[in-house]
Amino acid sequence: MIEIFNFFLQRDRSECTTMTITNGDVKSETCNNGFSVKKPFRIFVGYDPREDLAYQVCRHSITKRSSIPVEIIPIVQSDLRKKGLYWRERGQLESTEFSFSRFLTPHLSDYDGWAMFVDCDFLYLADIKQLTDLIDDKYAIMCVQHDYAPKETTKMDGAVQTVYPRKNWSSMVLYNCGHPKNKTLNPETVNTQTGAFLHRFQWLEDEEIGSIPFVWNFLEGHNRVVEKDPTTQPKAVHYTRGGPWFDAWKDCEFADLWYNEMEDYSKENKKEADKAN
Ligand SMILES: [Mn+2]
Repeated sequence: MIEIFNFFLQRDRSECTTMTITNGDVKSETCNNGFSVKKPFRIFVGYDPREDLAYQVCRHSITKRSSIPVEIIPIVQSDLRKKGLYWRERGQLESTEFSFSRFLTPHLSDYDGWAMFVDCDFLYLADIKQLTDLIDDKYAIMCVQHDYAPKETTKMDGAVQTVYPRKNWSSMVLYNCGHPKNKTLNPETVNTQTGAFLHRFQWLEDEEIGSIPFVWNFLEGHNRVVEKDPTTQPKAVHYTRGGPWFDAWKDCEFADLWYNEMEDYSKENKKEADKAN
């Protein structure tokens, strides 16, 4: 099965310079042989080779439910290194390959318009349009402002869990890429600044950070659904401790939803492959 996923990854890569995947009829500018139509909403997803399936399922969960055109762009560290946009050495506290590269989102969007970054360990259960409807141009970024101290000392496949203020805020961020303050996030800053500076958004004042309801970054194992309260129903589950694609987390909360999505993705993928043959 993994080979099929890789096949699609390769195919996407060769067709588009930025390896973009769009849904619906609207094509992205990079993939459309030169002429441009309405710009889709850009979503950068953190990519880690150890979690390829998580990325595929996350991407599928977004595009399947989206009523607006979206462009999904994986943030692949090796590609960024080749392009000279990423050169920092990997630190011991980095649990994924996109720990720091995520902050290149405004740069990769040419400091123009709004774009989203999200970890690959998310499962979307709602239309992304509902999220973009919350966008307010007065903010430089918007995110779920968790008040959170994890109990675990390790995460995923044994990587060390660290505790710091604004923990998990950077895992899903709407970036106002054209906001002057976000010019700070140039490749030089992203490659040299500390984890604290970047993950705690220290290039911004508190009032420049907009708030999004927690259900858009619903932390598995931490946030709770309150019975008969629809405002607590997750719109995006974040398997922050590790998701069902890891053996140790195959029975975690909301695992069934992830398996359903994976099956749906596999079926869709097979249909596409059959069509191609
Ligand atoms: Mn995560």
